[in-house]
Amino acid sequence: MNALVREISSGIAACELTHLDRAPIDLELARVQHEAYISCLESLGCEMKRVPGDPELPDCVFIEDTAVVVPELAVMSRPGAVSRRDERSGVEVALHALRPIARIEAPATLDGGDVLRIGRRIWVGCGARTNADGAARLAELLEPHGYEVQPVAYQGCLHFKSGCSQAGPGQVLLNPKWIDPGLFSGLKIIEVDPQEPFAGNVLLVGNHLVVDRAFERTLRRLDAGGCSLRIIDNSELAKAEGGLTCGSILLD
Ligand code: CIR
Repeated sequence: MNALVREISSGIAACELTHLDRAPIDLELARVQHEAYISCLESLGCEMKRVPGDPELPDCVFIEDTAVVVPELAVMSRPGAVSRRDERSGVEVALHALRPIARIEAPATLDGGDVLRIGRRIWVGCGARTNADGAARLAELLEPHGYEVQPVAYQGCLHFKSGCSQAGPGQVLLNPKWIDPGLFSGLKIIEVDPQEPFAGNVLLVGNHLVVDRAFERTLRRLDAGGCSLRIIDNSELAKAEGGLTCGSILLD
């Protein structure tokens, strides 16, 4: 499996923030933690492709938001935050060699963080960053390839996947205050611990689940559910509202 990652911008202090107050980010520590994340993916069998960072693009490390990639196609997104639109070109250069490219165009907006894919089922959270046009355009591009694309509503968090993510084959981790468990018919649901609302974003790589050590109560639930956990530290990028899926694009 290939995985795309992007260096942390030296300008990350100016990142977009929606639900959190601005707190100082230790850039050096953030880079150490990001390297540990990359090493973790490597140890799980990913071949890493690194996109250079850019001081002018504060949020560029959150590469997930710039594209939705399926085996058949890479769909370049159109981020809802205007400050993030220029992130796409560097990522497109890297994806060009790996997939045919399609695009989300104005007036549609779509952030990759709002798109959850499990097998041939795709949920697109419509909210502050992704609009109904964005979800419709993604459906138009992916349904011919056999995907079922469902636009859904959510509330309370930045991206749809800030509140839910795949936690194993046929298994979803979610915060029921933000995400309706009824969306996931036929799948097993694990709820985050109520004291850890931000714990719903984990990264499934093969049979392993990359998780954030900050959410120890939820980690106990995942452990009890039989997940094989790889625990890392995400304290610095969490201050920029970044979770674990945001830092990479996995190409299976
Ligand atoms: C933003 O607000 O766009 C960034 N500061 C954080 C993006 C995190 N990405 C994600 O949840 N997929």
